[in-house]
Amino acid sequence: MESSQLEHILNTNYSKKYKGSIQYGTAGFRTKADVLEHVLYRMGLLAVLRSKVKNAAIGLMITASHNIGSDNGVKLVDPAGEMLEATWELIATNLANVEDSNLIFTIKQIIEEQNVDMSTEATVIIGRDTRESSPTLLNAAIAGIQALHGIVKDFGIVTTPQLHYLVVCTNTNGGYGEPTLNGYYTKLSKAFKCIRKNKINNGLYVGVLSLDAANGVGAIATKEFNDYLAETITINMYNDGLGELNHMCGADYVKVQQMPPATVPLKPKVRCVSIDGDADRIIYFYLDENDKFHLLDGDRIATLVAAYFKELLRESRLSFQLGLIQTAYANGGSTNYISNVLQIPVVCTSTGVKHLHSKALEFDIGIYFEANGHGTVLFKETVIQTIKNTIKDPELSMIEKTAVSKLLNIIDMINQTVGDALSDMLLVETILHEKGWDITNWEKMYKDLPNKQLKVQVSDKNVITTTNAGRQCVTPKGLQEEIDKVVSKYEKGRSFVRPSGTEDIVRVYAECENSSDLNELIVNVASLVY
Ligand code: 16G
Ligand code: ZN
Repeated sequence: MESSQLEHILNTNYSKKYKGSIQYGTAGFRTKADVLEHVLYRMGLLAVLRSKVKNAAIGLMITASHNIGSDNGVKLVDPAGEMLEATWELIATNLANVEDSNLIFTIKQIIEEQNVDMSTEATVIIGRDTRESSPTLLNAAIAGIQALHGIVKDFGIVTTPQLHYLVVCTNTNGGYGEPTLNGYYTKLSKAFKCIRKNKINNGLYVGVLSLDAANGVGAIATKEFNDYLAETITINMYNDGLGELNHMCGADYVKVQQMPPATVPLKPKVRCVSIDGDADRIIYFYLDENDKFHLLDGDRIATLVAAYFKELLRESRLSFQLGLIQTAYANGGSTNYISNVLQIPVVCTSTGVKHLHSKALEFDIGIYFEANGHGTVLFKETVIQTIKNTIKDPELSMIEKTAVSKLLNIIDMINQTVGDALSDMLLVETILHEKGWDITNWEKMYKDLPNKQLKVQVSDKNVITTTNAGRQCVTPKGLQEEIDKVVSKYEKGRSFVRPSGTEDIVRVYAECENSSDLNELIVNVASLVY
């Protein structure tokens, strides 16, 4: 391709004014919204090239998840709903940072190096969250897509997991579900209702919960979803979009601060959930009779789900290999419970969904959750086929048949494309309902070790590099030995430091047996980082 054929892509409306450099990180580009316009334009261009290479639709989501309202971001979604392939993350970073004078050359280079056939049709599926800056950034992305003659399918305001769902449905010609929001709500709610059979309460389980929507896009989705779920569960929503996005609310706030969101009225033992700004994370919490806050995070959801699957497999007499994927942030209490009580293999990967997702694919049924509430369950295609065939077996006993049919519904209820707060919520509610459990029964499955996180501001976070899934420092030299020395003084002590992939800080995590030791442990470790 000649450079002259690309001259029209230089659009002065989207010239690069920002002088700093910006990186495609764990969750795409994410920073102050006002420096992102040229990045969105260029990601529009790149999405078209990626779509041509894969000969499939690519997703483009405009969101900064749990970040403050003035931030924004963009991430590309590959055809099967996964995060953008790592080599293209580097291409994206380079493309976002080149000067305008090098833009044509860089695009030409990508076309040549990636063997892009420019005659292939390209489709980009776009979604955005509720941020004020999102429409402007959307226009920039559309301009980029159209500059390279890509087809735009704009789904407007959607949650991140809905966008992933729409990409997969489009690329499987509806095989995964109908590629519309109605298709999404119908698929999930139908499966939920099928298991629940209109019985709202069961034993100690009461079908009412409070939902903190972080004043984000999840509020819109929850309102829409409610019409499909009516009469099977009552969701009382707070932080429904009128207040400030992610401000003193949402899953990240509740998890990190270990306190309830500011504006949710709390009654003892009422199940509450917090989702994040783009509705791909969920955590549960409640207050007890003494107003003590109890958090049931991603680890708790993972263990509940894993135990449930184990039960269903036993009852259905199907033997599949179950695996659970966590990160270094998983509470030691949960890891111990999964390995020793449930006896399910546990794997620890680096932080970031793409790492957990790819590891989960190695199991017949791979359950992955980050402690922060991001996770889902993946089923191998062969597993789904076996389950579908088994249900037709006339020899099945009643118990077997019930379990197999539940498995089939559960598969439909789970958004396998990515962690999805609303889908995960239905899954948890289904399990609690079936067991007749209230939230305290769930919490009693195992004991969390007291734990804490701190952020440390440093001049260059990249001085710290890690190995062993982020659990050990490689550099600066000697730091790990110092951390080990501190940690060894505390019973069941564990602590690690790692540079954040989304903020310019270093994160410190610590846990130990005695809550009275926790502050001292984490402060001592943090002081080694300054
Ligand atoms: C991003 C990741 C999330 C991870 C978090 C870690 C995705 C879609 N999201 O939000 O999985 O837990 O980053 O942030 O991958 P940190 O590197 O700042 O600790
Ligand atoms: Zn999110």
